[in-house]
Amino acid sequence: MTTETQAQALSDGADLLIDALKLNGITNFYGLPGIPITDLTRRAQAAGMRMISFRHEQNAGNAAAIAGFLTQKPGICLTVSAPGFLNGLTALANATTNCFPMILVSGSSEREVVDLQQGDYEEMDQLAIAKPLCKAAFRVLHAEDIGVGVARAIRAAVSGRPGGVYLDLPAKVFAQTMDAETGRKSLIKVVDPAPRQIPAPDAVQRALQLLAGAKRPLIILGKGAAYAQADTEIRTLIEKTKIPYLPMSMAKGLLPDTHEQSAAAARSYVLPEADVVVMIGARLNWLLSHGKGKTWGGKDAKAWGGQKFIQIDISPQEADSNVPIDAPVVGDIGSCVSALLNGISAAGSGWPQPSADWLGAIADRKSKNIAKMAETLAKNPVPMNFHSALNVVRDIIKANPDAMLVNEGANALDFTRSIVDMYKPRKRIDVGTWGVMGIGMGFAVAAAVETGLPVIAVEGDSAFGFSGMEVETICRYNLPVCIVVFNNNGVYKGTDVNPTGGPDVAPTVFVKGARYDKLMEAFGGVGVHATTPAELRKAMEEAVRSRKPTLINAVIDETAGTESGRITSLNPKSAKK
Ligand code: ADP
Ligand code: TZD
Repeated sequence: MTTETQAQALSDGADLLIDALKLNGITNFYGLPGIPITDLTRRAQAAGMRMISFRHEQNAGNAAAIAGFLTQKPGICLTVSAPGFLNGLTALANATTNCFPMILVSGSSEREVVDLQQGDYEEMDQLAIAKPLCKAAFRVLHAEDIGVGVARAIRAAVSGRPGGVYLDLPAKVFAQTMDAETGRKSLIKVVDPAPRQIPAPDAVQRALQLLAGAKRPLIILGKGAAYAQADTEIRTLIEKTKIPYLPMSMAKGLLPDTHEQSAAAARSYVLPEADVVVMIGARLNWLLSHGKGKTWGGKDAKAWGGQKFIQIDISPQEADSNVPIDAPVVGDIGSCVSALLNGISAAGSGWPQPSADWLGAIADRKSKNIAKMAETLAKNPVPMNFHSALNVVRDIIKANPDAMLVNEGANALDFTRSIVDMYKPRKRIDVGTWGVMGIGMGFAVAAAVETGLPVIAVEGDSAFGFSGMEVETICRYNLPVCIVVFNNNGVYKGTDVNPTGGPDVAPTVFVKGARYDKLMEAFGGVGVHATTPAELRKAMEEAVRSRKPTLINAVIDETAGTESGRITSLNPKSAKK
């Protein structure tokens, strides 16, 4: 046999990994090259996969995670050993926390050396470190097991409650060879990776009974509902029952925020007043005050408000995590909502509507709050504040409802969530369950790559700094991303002073008057310095039209923010001043 025919007849670990992923419809890698994966990244590209190279693994990991959320296929993050792996871990843990399916594939050093702690290049027991931070962790030691490893990783990431998975590939596996035909046969095309989970009929009956007795029902939609892609079923349930609903941040747009049944502008009224609450793909965690306390009409911070809960969730362990759940409905959202709809349709005109008093009271509160907000938005202060700037963003999204909106910061997050209406499902992606900073540019890159749609990233100046170097990545791949940095000179705001009068500025303060737009210009993108709503509007319109990488440095009044935005109460309070 000549060397050439020999090479044709053999597959190595890198071939097998690429083929295993392609066989399962996965065509994008988000990663950063280096030993032992550099050649793999080249070969993936040569094999027709899209290899998006980042400047830091955390951003690649965040990109993979949100790709998973948007597509229901695990996003793949590829990192080098030890430090690269560790850089990817924050994203892996964040994906698991948020129920985003992703697989962190990391090269690692040789097992024998790691286990004897003999000091290999980038030595680390990565599998052990990853385990507590993800849903499942696997290691493949032989090329012939790559097919099984990839299949197990895919199933673990997307079945049941989705999450992060770690796949450890020691360097030598990439170079191991096997007969190409045997290799091909070792790969697995995963059949039905996220099987539907049909709710038990008695659980559905229990929920229907509780709902039928409600006078002041409320539906809460969470990002699990957005992920599930059961948009039609959810909308039908809401419109058929006339029940008011509240979208959690990433569920905004599942129905248009302008929908007459949205109770978002009456949130502080509906939570304590509702008698039966239907949770659809949302958890009663801190974002919903754990289902108790004053937010829910409880007499003190720990007290239950008296609401009854129906909770639709794929995880059988979620119910009762914070308050008693009277009617858990365990299954995938599409199947659960369809089952509820069947019961409601069977009741025909006998199905009770929410009381007119309830709907009237919500409509009243809504119109008052919306009018108040319109007044605030109409003001045109100099310098701009969050409201006058977001009034522009709100118009741009209204005119471009297909655009993806990425959002992080504290005030920049809270105000955007409440001011900028979303019109379509899965268009808003943000800091999620942890309120983590640093998702911005990773999410923006993956949103552009996975959807091809224009992306608008509204970023606090501090938030942007966590992933800001990826503007080079955005320029390199020429992605239609428009970053708007709300520059108020610091974390939360820019007005703190050092009480000692010493030369260091206060811990929350940045360089005043910084020009983030220049950063984008450094890599050939468009930089704009905007000090008025008119300048901001013009620059955003142009960015969306041209699809050119753009960064707008939007100058915001440095006194405008509050510490930690809406969650300032979570700062520990000391009696000491
Ligand atoms: P939010 O932050 O928007 O309130 P969470 O992340 O707290 O949302 O909750 C999402 C919930 O959705 C999780 O409990 C998760 O188990 C659930 N979930 C995710 N995908 C599905 C699905 N396809 N079917 C049912 N439940 C799902
Ligand atoms: N580090 C990480 C990884 N996540 C965090 N959430 C924080 C630190 C703490 N933090 C917040 O919760 S918001 C925020 C930090 C540092 C930045 C707020 O400043 P900003 O936004 O400039 O991004 P605003 O609009 O000025 O409030």
